Amino acid sequence: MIARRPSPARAYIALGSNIEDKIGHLRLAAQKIGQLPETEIVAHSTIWRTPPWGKLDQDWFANAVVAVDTVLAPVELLESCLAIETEMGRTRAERWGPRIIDLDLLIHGTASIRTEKLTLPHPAMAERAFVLMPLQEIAPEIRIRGESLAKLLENLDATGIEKMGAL
Ligand code: A4P
Ligand code: MG
Repeated sequence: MIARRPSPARAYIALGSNIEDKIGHLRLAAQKIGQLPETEIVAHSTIWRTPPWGKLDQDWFANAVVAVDTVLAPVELLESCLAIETEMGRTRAERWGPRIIDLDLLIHGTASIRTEKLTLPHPAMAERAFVLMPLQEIAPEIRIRGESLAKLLENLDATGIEKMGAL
């Protein structure tokens, strides 16, 4: 019998960095995501310069979002992203604190998951302009829990968020 390959799901990953060569970190992480097994980057946003959110006394962030088609299951994709973070030297010190690279899985196909290890869609994405603005560039049609990105962005503070250049 011929084993049937699972059909790919469209997933969205948010990238963030606020230490040293921020743009270099985003580019390297995107390259590594594109090299994951049976995973192809199908779209990417530009890089955005964003003021720190949550914990304000830290440097500005570079943020971007990539869209991938992948046969990796949600947990496999999350674990692959965490492995890339570790490979790139990320250590976990402080919640919301400075980081070389942060990879958050925003959406994976139609998956709706709530476990300790993984929540999908990402629980905080709807409150973060630094995630929704790059996401809107590549997937303006997406709705999060029924709401359009444009509508969600109407209620968010986008002060100081600006485009920086190509990923
Ligand atoms: N986890 C559960 N669901 C997910 C998901 N959908 N994607 C778990 C990714 N991870 C998910 O994450 C902790 C655990 O969350 C993971 O081990 C995974 O099993 P973490 O990355 O180790 O912790 P963290 O990033 O320090 O905490 P947290 O709450 O994820 O931080 P955030 O929310 O990512 O915030 N300001 C600007 N302007 N730009 C930023 O990018 N980022 C942060 C970090 C704060 N302020 C920022 C930015
Ligand atoms: Mg994270």
